Amino acid sequence: MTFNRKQLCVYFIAGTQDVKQGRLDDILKEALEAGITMFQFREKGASSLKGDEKKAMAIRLRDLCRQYHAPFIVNDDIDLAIEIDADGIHVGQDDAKVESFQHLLEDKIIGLSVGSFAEYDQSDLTHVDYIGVGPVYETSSKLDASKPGGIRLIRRMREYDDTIPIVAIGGITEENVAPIIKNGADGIATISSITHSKDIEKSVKRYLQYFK
Ligand code: TZP
Ligand code: MG
Repeated sequence: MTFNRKQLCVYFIAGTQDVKQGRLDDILKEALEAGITMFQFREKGASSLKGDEKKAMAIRLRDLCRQYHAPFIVNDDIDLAIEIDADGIHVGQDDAKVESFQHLLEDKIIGLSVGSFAEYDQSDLTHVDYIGVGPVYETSSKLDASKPGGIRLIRRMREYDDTIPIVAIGGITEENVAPIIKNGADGIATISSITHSKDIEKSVKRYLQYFK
């Protein structure tokens, strides 16, 4: 699947560890039905699925995304992304370097987390399709998250690189999304505002309104 920055608009990220009620499959289906533009399977932490269970879940979620023509991205696990023919991979600064695996994932979407100018400067962005910038606000979905950079982080990153597709992440809700987009992000990535939503359809549709 070829990358288009519009796919970043409402980027849902989740793993089984983010789901306290219901099933991840059902939550993703509702989110896709409501119009999320991309999905990342981020299975992390002590309670997360491993091995064959993780793969089986990934295949189910991939198939759901295919039904709705939404890109299915795997977080960090390059072997899994290749094995199940995911649409792309997302890596952090401490994961495998993009240069080391990009030849294995040609024509796939590659995302990289960039939390500061120092991280931007040390990253080779030649094969990177988009950067995930954050945390913008406080988050409880990532244990080792660094200090929130606020809107200023987004604005300054956009000034620093005026063309790279940027998806903002961290503590984003329907209430604080407007200034993020106004300051140059192409989209928002969110975990808890969808996995914990009482009305996923409404949450996703409210996000989508900002991109009309
Ligand atoms: N990277 C930076 S913040 C974050 C990740 C994966 C967690 C975002 O989760 P939430 O619930 O949308 O704050
Ligand atoms: Mg990582």
